[in-house]
Parts: sequence; C-alpha cells; structure tokens
Amino acid sequence: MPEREDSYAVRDSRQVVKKFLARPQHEGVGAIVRRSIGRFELKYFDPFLALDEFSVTAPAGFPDHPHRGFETVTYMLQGAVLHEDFEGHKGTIGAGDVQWMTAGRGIVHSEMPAAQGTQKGLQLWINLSSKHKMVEPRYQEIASKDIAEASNDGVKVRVIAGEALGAKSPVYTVTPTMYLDFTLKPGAQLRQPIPARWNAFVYVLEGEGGFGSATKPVTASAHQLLLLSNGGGGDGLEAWNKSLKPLRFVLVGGEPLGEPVAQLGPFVMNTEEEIDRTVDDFENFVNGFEKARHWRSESGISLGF
Ligand code: FJE
Ligand code: FE
Repeated sequence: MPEREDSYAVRDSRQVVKKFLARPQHEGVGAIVRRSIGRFELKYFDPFLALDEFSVTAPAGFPDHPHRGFETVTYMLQGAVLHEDFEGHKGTIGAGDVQWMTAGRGIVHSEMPAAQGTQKGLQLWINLSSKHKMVEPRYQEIASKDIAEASNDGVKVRVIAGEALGAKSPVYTVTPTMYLDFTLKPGAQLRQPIPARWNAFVYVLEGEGGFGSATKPVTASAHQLLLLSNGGGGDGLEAWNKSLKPLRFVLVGGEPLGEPVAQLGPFVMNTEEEIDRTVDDFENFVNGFEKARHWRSESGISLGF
C-alpha cells in the first residue's frame, strides 16, 4: 500500500460522539465570541476550559483582566491584537501568529484590537494540573512565518503544538497538548494519529467536511465543534473533503488531568477554598498579583473579572 508511515499508523478513526454549533454571544467589552467549550452544555472537556472564536472591532476588546491556574492560547486568523501585561510585556499578535500564555500563579493583561476592521481568532483555555497552577507566568510567541507547516496529497497543516506530517512545533505545553490547523483541498483525505487516552475535538473554520467513520462520516461546517470518542479503539482522526471548496479546521487534543475544577471566571483552581484565596490575593495584590496594584493598560479600562 503506497501510504506514508504516519498515516498508516491510523488503523481506526475515532468517532464523532457529539456535535455543537457555537452561536455568537457578547463577551469582554463589546466583543463577540462563539464559545463552544465553556458554555453551559459543555462546561469542561478535560483539560480544555474554553474555546472562543472571537470577533472584535475597535473600540471593543478585552481590557484589563486577570488569569490564574491555566493557559490561554491565542491563534489569530485575521487582523491583530495588542496585548499588554502588568510586567510590561507587550506586543501584537498578527494574522497567523500564536501566543501561548501560561498564566500560572497570575497575569493581569489587556487584549485589544491593533488594526482597522475586525480582528478574528481562536482563544483556547487549557487547564493546568494542581502541580502547575502556581508556576511562574510564561509566554511563548510564535510568528506566523515560524510556524511549522507541511503538505501532502492536498492536505496542509500548520503545527501550533505537537507534530503532524513530519512537522513539529517548538511550543512547550505544560499540559500535554496537540493543536493542528488543517486545510484540505477538494477531494483530499486526512488520517492523523491522536495519542491514546487524550481527549480530542475538531472545530471547523471554513468549508464542509466529513469526520470519523468512513462508512457514516459526520458532516460539519464552519463554527461547529465535534467531540471525538476516547476509548473503544480509535487511534486517530479520519477526515474527508468531498466538497468543491477548501475545508479548514483545527484538531486539538490534550491529556486529561482528572482533577476537580473550581472556576470563578478567569480563576481556575481545584477547590472553592483555593478560589477564595485567589480572590483575596487579587484584591490584596499578593502572591503573584503584586504588580496589579499600580498597573493600568493604555486603554485604562478594567474588565474586572
Ligand atoms: C475574560 C470575559 C472575557 N474570550 N477571546 C471575562 F471576555 C475574557 C477574555 C476573553 C478573550 C480574549 C481574547 Cl483576546 C479572545 C476571549 C474571553 O479576555 F478573560 C474574562 N474573565
Ligand atoms: Fe486574557
């Protein structure tokens, strides 16, 4: 069989066990997000806390707000976002760029439009294990031109985290995670291995595709989230583009933490007691929030939490 080694490795596709359409809702100040993971029907998909497809046009945005206990991954699809934090770390995330932010014990920052028109992207919130919730904050920023890409037989991948089609991302993921941006030309087929026991989902950005079973694929189009089966044999994802237009989707997988989750907005810990302590820390500017006392972003607006 003339198959590549890595695609041959997928013997049996994981199945689509649930499909959601992410509808627009208001978030931040005047911003619109299509939230799939994190809405009430799907509060948590271990280790993923939220997936927002955001759309923001000045003066709307996500002004000064804190985070603790997880990572945020911002992947820009169109336009640019200016980020500034209370340590003086500042920059723009442009189309195709990724910012992998490990909030750890605490970050206060703002995320605001940095270009004319509408800025679009995906923001994924990945939980941290109890062992890592209070780590030092850290950023990994990868410019679009430095994102590993590979192509094969009408399939193109941009590797945000993990590896695919022989291309590998330099991003270090505290919680083991894969994050792949696939584009399939009309007629193309994909077989992508997914580590055993990892939870994985697909979010469609553009076009229409078939996913999962070869005999009974589930059809999905833009703004739809597909949860993939975990256990029961599947060792990867199979996807097809039987349409006449390009199909673009992200495939994201992560190792489940299996820990209790206590969440108050942008604070995610294991217990209510830890959440109470976090609110105390934030209000008293201690244990990682010291610099929040005097810091304001350029916008000077606060989202609170
Ligand atoms: C936040 C409300 C928010 N999704 N997608 C409350 F809107 C936010 C927040 C974001 C956000 C930011 C970007 Cl750039 C993209 C997003 C929610 O900033 F953190 C809280 N607590
Ligand atoms: Fe944020």
